[in-house]
Amino acid sequence: MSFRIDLRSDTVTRPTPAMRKAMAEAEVGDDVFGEDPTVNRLQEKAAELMGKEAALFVPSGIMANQLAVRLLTQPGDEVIIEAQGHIFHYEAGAGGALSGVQFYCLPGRRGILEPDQVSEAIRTDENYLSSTRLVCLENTHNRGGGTVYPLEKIKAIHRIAKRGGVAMHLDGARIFNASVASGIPAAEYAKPFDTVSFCLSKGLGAPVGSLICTTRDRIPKLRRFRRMFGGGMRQAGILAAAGLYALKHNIKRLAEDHGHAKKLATVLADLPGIAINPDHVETNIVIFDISKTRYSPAQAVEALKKEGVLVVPFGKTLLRAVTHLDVSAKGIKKAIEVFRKVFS
Ligand code: TLP
Repeated sequence: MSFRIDLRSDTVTRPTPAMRKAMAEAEVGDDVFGEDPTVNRLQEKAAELMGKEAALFVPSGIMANQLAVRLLTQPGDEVIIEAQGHIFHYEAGAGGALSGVQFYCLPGRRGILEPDQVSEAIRTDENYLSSTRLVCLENTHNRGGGTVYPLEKIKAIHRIAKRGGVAMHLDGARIFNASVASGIPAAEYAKPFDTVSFCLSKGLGAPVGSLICTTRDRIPKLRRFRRMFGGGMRQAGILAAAGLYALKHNIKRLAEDHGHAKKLATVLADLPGIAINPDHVETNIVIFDISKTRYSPAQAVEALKKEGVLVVPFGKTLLRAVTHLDVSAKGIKKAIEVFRKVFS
């Protein structure tokens, strides 16, 4: 069989036989009635890992984020976010469409905001100004290049938000990548936030699902909004079983993905025309500039694809490669040879 490695995203992982077995054997019930025991177990586990009182299982990371926006704002409110943040950039305008909010986008450094920027952006409640009600941060930051949010900055932003009566949501789609890379428990990162979402279907290797974690009293409202958004699932225990399996077996191993990403970045940095600082590759996302090569991003994607390596264009001059559970040490070695061949 010819060589093929999929580095387009960590969303492409497929459930292993052991995970499928756990799914096949899952005890299920109707989760809209709150009666799926496996979903209930997953929600308890997620809440525990995030140090929150409760959690709700939802179909996607976008739904988890948008439920948080709906929960913590009213139409007309303003949400502060880094300009490359997923909630603003990649969610098909959902904040405006589903919650009637507007975004105030601040430019970050590799996705990270300075507390002073947030402080300056919070608007006071004058009746002629829009009202800042929510700050959304992303950890790790996807378009920033898998950047780990420094905890001290999160805490400083939280102090500012609290003073202004502004809520905080964490898009923690890849919070366990941040935790494994920094050694800081996910619950420490989650502490300052009113709501935290995380994905099972990225580096953790489950096929579907995300969780939103918060206080117990907010869950009934979240369940109502989840229904409104069409996200109430029935015998979802089959999916939750994959999630429980992922949380048990696939967190620690994220370090391997980080190692592979660093290795790839280090080689790319030495290839002619490619710009990347390997020191900036903190987790499993490798974003690199190819503007000084002979390729446009679309051409480079094609040239790599012909050799069996799949990546995505990530802007006018950038490509993104993401390492994950289905990328072996042998696979990344082979992929590196392909990058060398295509770009030398
Ligand atoms: N990210 C996807 C694309 O949408 C870009 C990817 O391939 O990286 N938050 C963050 C930080 C994400 O990176 C993503 C997915 C989501 C939320 C949304 O998760 P899903 O796809 O489950 O809705």
